[in-house]
Amino acid sequence: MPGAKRWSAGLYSNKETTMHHVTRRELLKSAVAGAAAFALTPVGVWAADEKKGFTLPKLPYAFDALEPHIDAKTMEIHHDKHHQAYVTNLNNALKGHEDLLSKSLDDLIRNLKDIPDEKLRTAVRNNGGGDLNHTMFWQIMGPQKGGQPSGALAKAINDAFESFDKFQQQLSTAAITRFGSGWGWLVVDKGKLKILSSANQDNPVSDGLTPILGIDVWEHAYYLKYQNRRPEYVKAWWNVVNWDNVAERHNQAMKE
Ligand code: MN3
Repeated sequence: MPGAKRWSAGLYSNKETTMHHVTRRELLKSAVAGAAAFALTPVGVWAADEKKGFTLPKLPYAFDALEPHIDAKTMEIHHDKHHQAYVTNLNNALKGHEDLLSKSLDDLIRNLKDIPDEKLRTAVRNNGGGDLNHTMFWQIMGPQKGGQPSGALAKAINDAFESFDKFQQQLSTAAITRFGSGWGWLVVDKGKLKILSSANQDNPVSDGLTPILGIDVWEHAYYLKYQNRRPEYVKAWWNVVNWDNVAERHNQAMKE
């Protein structure tokens, strides 16, 4: 069997040349990675282990889980292509910047102003922002959700906006009237709830605020099903809001 021969040859040469650099953990990991990868990239396997980078989080439900409000094809392209592209471009931009790669995504976007190089800062703002925004977006939605929040979050919404209906109307308006691509947000600002919108992939954490709910109003979020009818998409989106997740974020933000 020619394949088997190549595999054992690859293993042998790696053992001989790099064994002294390899920890037990790395060895175990590479064994799991499989014979094919090992034989084809005998050196790369070891090096890859030391590289850090951001990774695309798994969608916490199936592509079609938010039907009929958000269609499966939109979810698939949105997650697998658009969100993946932000992650890939962020990693490409951060190549060689070990200090930035070692930060959390939240930290990176919260402290954007600390990146002195303008070109790099813009790349992180757009692509890191895209990664952070979408990571939250998948979590604050879910199948068989919608309705209204309860408990402390419901009270905070009533205190800030008089009623849930008024809150819903204000956030819808902010999302619908955001010119071009961007997001509508519910944020915590020094213990108080506020509604705002941002352009592109800008995230309110860069302004010292804590977003607890965000709606993506880029056309890629709705165009396949709703075409130019953004208000219709925004109306339908309320049916997939995962208020338990938003309440957790609110609770966390109130402790900070
Ligand atoms: Mn998007």
